[in-house]
Amino acid sequence: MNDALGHDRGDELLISIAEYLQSSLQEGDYVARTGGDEFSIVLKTPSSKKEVATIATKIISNTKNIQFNQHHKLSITLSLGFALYPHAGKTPNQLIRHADLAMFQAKAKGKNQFVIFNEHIHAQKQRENLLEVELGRAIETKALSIAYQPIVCARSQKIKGLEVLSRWTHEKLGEIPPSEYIPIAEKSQLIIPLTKLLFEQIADDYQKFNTLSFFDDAFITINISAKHLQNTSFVTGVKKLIDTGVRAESLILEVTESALVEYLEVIQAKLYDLQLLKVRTAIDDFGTGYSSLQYLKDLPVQVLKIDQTFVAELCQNKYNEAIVKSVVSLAQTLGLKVIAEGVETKEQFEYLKNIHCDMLQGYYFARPMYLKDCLEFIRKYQPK
Ligand code: G
Ligand code: G
Ligand code: MN
Repeated sequence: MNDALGHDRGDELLISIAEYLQSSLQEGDYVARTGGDEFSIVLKTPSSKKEVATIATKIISNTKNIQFNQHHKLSITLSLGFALYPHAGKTPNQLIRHADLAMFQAKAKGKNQFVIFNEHIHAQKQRENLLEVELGRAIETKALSIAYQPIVCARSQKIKGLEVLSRWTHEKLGEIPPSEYIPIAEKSQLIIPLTKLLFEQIADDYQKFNTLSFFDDAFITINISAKHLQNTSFVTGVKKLIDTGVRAESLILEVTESALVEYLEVIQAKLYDLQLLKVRTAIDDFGTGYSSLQYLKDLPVQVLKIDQTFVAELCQNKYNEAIVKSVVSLAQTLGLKVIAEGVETKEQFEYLKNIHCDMLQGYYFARPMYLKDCLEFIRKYQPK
């Protein structure tokens, strides 16, 4: 609105909405503007959901009564979230937060909807819908960011690479883990614009890392959704990334093992396309899926990432030790590089170094870091 018609008109509209809301309420209720396009209402009387529903329906169905001196035809829609005292919270802050959550859920349901906060009903489904809508918005406004986690050479402990990990901190919902939003992105096709944004950010950051000549002999590894890999846009996107100046030789793409079973043939074809571009590929979380050794024969992969669950109990569990040792020796025989993930202790580090695992990644060396911190980390880094 501000962009299309100017701020004065935007202000007029906000005033009209405030007046409209006031006229919809009763003595003793309050309306306040609490954000750019957000209003908060305190209803004094209603105690039942039924009463709230009546008020909400009235507010929503009369939006055409919003008096606004306009030459342009505007359709105004509202999303309402309610939190009822005391069920939805006992303090004003709690109530506001829960009303906010309910409002986001209302938004996710579509236009002109209302939601009354309730912890139990469809909580999961609603959160998913909510995250889908919010993720779309986050991608549009480029609100996703990247954390980079260093990967070091086991022998020299020099930094050999960085894993790209998508990060999303929502202004109201807080930090949302990729394990929650990536599956939603995959289901909703948002994975396509998400990856596009990710690649754009990587292209920018790549140049910044290169001011330290970092990629002369280091790689960047990116998690890829197997579902997206099948889409024709994927390889084109990688080509574009290379066109921005990212060397194909410094790229590794990770596909999780569990995804391979389902889509083996298509993925195989795509991995060969990537190989033609000179981009390397890795199997992520190796050992957790079906671990068919057939994959290693059929797929053009160059790197195996040993899942952190095996590393976690390395020095206490002989089965894990046996698995890790055999993966390392198998990889050596086949000429593949191995990265062990989730290295947290000195003992794990020593153990993996002794069995000649190539590369290590984990909190013992470095946590995932945002660009600025990661650049600083690389600049100051001293091998342990
Ligand atoms: O980043 P951790 O910090 O929580 O990552 C959790 C999971 O999310 C990992 O399995 C990782 O592979 C996956 N992941 C992180 N970033 C991305 C991404 O950009 N794309 C895809 N497809 N998966 C990602
Ligand atoms: O599935 P994938 O391997 O891409 O997941 C990488 C995940 O592992 C990220 O969530 C990252 O934050 C996490 N991670 C990285 N190093 C460690 C570690 O040393 N310990 C634990 N517990 N998690 C780690
Ligand atoms: Mn990974």
